[in-house]
Amino acid sequence: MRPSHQLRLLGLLLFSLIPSQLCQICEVSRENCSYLNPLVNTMVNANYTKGIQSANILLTFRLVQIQNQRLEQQLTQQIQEDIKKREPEITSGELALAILALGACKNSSEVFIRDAHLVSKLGEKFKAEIENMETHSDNPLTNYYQLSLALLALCLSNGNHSITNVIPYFTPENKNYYFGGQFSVDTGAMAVLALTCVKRRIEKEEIEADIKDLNKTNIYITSLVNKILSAKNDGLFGNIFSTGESMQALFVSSNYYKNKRNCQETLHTVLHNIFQGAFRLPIAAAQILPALMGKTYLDVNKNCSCACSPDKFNISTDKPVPVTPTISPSNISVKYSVQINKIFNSTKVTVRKGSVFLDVMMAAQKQNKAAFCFEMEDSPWGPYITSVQNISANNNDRTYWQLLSNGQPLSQGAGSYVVKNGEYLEVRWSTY
Ligand code: CBY
Repeated sequence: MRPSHQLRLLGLLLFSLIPSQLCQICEVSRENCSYLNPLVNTMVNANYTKGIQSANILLTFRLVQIQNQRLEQQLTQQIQEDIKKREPEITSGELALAILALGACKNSSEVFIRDAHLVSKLGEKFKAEIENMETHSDNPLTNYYQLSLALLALCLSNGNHSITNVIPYFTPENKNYYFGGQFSVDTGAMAVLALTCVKRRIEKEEIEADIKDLNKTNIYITSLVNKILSAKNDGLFGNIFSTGESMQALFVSSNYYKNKRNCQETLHTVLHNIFQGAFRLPIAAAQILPALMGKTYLDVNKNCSCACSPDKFNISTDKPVPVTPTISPSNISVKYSVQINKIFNSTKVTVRKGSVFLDVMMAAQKQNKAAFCFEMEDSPWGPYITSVQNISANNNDRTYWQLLSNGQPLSQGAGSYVVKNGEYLEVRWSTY
């Protein structure tokens, strides 16, 4: 072989090795990339009108390098406009996601982040969360998922904020990791990502800290990882919607996926769920896709291409599959009740087959406004029920309206859960 050919071959070999070294140990293999098409298409074809709520989507687009200039531009512009318009009321987690998304993969939005002082504003929002905890029995303004996102964004933005002061708040014993006594896997996973970023920066001596801070961070990470691992069920962690971020947490801070069998088990269950349409919401697709492509939120400042490079996707511009299945002409009946402590208001409701929980609530409200009136807010996961019978959820009291079916809490929101004939649906005034 001529030396020039040898050199070219060596170059090719190195090229094919380097990307895989930069990726994580568990990712969808090249031949299975097409299984990810539904996720990519859901994200590309969604109707984005909600400004900052789309930050999670833009972050994923950039992280997994799906190049769609039109969409990136549209999302970037909306997020920036929304920040300018709604800045005071934007929550810590929303601003954190916006900073991660706008700043990901070194692009022109960095100027906006700097000129609009987004990182120091996030520092202020974080401070306000902690202050609220001090005055409201350890309850933050939002929740620990958002506090973790904020810590992650502050850490990745290389700010010299006194990040180490906040480490003690992330002790796994803190009640804010638990909802109704149950460990919130989503929250734990986000905290592991944030604490791992902090740990790495302490180790690189990029932030001032003493050995005690480092030890504490390590202990918290290990304990949170163990809690995530204890929530394992059929290769998933928590439920299907918390698995993507749990995978990311396990990638950066454990050897769990070094065992190929563990990786196969998770991927098998997740791909099966994709096939069954579990990720019809763009936010659900955005939260699982990075992990399936071997990426984590800690990679926002890196550049790595993995097995499923974007050109392997078959991006179609067909209309997205609607979140609500096609309503059929036949009717079904369900029992619906509103429970406040020991008082129940129940009724029988008839809706079209294929209706979601929210349709039942609306039908009940139409029947009897006094007993079943309710209000909701938009969230990236669809409508969030804020009040029923004029009683409102309140973060300072840890109160909310829980959705249940046949006595079991639902793992989908009111706008997504499709009801079945004969089911007993409930909204229950609860504390978390
Ligand atoms: N995002 C957030 O701030 C949300 C963080 C989150 C941990 C989130 C899940 C995880 C995620 N990946 O985004 C979260 N839910 C929280 C914090 C909460 C609490 C919100 C109040 C607060 N303190 O901020 C609370 C009240 C405990 C809660 N979730 C309630 C509910 C129920 C909503 C009912 C209603 N009133 O409308 C519900 C439906 C559970 C129930 N049975 O009542 C619920 N959550 C669900 C199902 C979910 C999942 C959604 C899955 C889906 N397909 O729709 C979830 C992904 C999520 C969103 N909640 Co909460 C968890 C899961 O199942 N893995 C940051 C911000 C910037 O966007």
